[in-house]
Amino acid sequence: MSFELTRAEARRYDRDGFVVRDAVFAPVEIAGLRCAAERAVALAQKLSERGRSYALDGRRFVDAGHVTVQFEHTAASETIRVIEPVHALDPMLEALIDDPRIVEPMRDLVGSQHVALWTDKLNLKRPREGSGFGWHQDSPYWIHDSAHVDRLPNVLLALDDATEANGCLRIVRGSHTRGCLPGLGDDSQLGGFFTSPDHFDESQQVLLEVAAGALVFFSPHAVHGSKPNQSDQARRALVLTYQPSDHPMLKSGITRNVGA
Ligand SMILES: O=C(O)CCC(=O)C(=O)O
Repeated sequence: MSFELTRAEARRYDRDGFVVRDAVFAPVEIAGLRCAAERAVALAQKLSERGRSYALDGRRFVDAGHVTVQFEHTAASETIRVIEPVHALDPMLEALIDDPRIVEPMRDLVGSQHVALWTDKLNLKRPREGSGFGWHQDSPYWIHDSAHVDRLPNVLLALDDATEANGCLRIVRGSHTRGCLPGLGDDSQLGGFFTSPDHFDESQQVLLEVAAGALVFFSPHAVHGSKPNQSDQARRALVLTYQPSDHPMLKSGITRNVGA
């Protein structure tokens, strides 16, 4: 069975900056991956006790080895929001990197038969607590560490049903066509990474209300973000990013070729 992108999917990705595939992972696989994600959270909690803690714009981050753990934004919160990279914290997450359902479309999007992992994240959005992500592109975060920032496509795997209420991913259709866009001109530490609203059309946003098991492939230049989780349902997701083979990963500097 082939999982390569169809021509119609490739055209949609080129036009919109993203493409969705529903029901790629079966419910039983998603149940296993949710358990793997929670094991990774427990491990990250332990690692972060011994890590280097710092704040950016009042938000707490901890670096533990190559892993960065972000905490929720309310004062002294112990709730983890994002773990990056996460794959080394559980064998099931490590195995996902080589899954053909992810890798075959990625070969098309990277434009190379041989691909490697660039980075991967677990975004947690706990019920009533999970914060949103301001409008941003990923490319400005990566431009100083990668010589091929146009070839770093993302794929989000939904671990829970994603709805407007629990803060589904939103992508601005067609916002990926003009490379890195200017950031906010405020004097915050992270403001430069949030895309200036003068440079994209927010009315073109698409709410990706996908069921658990869906994949959303999106461009590193696509402006995207999400609202806080205001529901009683979790909205967990894994986001993996690929690149041409034989290049090191973002944080560890180790090369993780697919199939290696
Ligand atoms: O998980 C989300 O809602 C947004 C994720 C995101 O923007 C990112 O990981 O860059």
